[in-house]
Amino acid sequence: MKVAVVGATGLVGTKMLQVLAERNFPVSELIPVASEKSVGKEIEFKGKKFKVVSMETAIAMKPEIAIFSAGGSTSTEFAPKFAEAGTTVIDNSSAWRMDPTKKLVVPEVNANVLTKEDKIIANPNCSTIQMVVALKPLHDKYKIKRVVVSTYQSVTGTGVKAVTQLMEERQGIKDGTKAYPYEIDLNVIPQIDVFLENGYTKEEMKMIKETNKIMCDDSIKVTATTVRIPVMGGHSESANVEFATDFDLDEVKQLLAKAPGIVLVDDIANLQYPMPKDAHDKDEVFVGRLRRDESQPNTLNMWIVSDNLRKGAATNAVQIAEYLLKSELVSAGSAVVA
Ligand code: 11C
Repeated sequence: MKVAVVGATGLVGTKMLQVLAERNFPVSELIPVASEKSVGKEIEFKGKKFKVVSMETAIAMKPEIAIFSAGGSTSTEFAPKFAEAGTTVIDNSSAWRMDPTKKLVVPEVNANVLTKEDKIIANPNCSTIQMVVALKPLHDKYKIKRVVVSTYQSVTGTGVKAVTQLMEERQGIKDGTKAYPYEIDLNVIPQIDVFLENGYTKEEMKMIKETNKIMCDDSIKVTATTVRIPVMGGHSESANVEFATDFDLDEVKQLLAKAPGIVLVDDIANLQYPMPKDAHDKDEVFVGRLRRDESQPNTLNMWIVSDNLRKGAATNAVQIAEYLLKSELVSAGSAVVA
């Protein structure tokens, strides 16, 4: 496969390259794409050096797959151009997620919706991905009525600037880099992305709308509060999940333990529960603190942790590419004949 990585020099783009290499995705030729100022720079992939090229050059090279992580406006402009050239685009921005003509995919949940005709495939928001992976096996068994989720999100979700802000504050640097309107070290900011007219943030609305689309079920009610915390390893979520039918807690544990992409870490006697420092650089979604909500029937409390740059972005995108390949929805040379 000829694979283009658009936004190859960013935090997520770098992770995409790392995950493609680690998972041994069959890349015959890597095409790193970045902004004009990075064109000509070299990027190392599996011990070889590849020159960063411009968007136009990459489109003309007709890669079979292009993984985009370069922001919404770049995706809006360039994903259709790659698609017209026959390339299948997997896009990590929010540009196409809620477009009814585009699929929004988490392979463990809904890879079956993909067809050969899907030329732009949307990769969901990180906090949504880890939640739906954990919800899916339970929804299949007990049918979810409502989810109340609160998040504890890593600064890596914002990007390099936010990581720099946290580190500078930690070193006592005053008036340094500012990615947030407030200090993040020794603080908690109950705002992720911009506020919308309904008083929710864009991140909160992503968790609500994307969940319904990925789970293919608009009857699931979701409400979210998304919060930034001074952590780097991954996002954590507290989810209160109400089902249509009652459940058995041991069965819940068994369902989660055998579900794809989930690691159950739930042994309170030995103080074992998921934490971002343990999820860091791992591909799985870690679930624990499972307990019955004693305040109302058929309701479960759970704690969900995952590395937002891996399963929340790069790993999920590469897993979509793997599925396309395995299911023969994309094959070597498919862009050239388009
Ligand atoms: C955050 N979830 O943690 C965001 C980052 O729609 O892909 C990812 C934004 C997105 O800040």
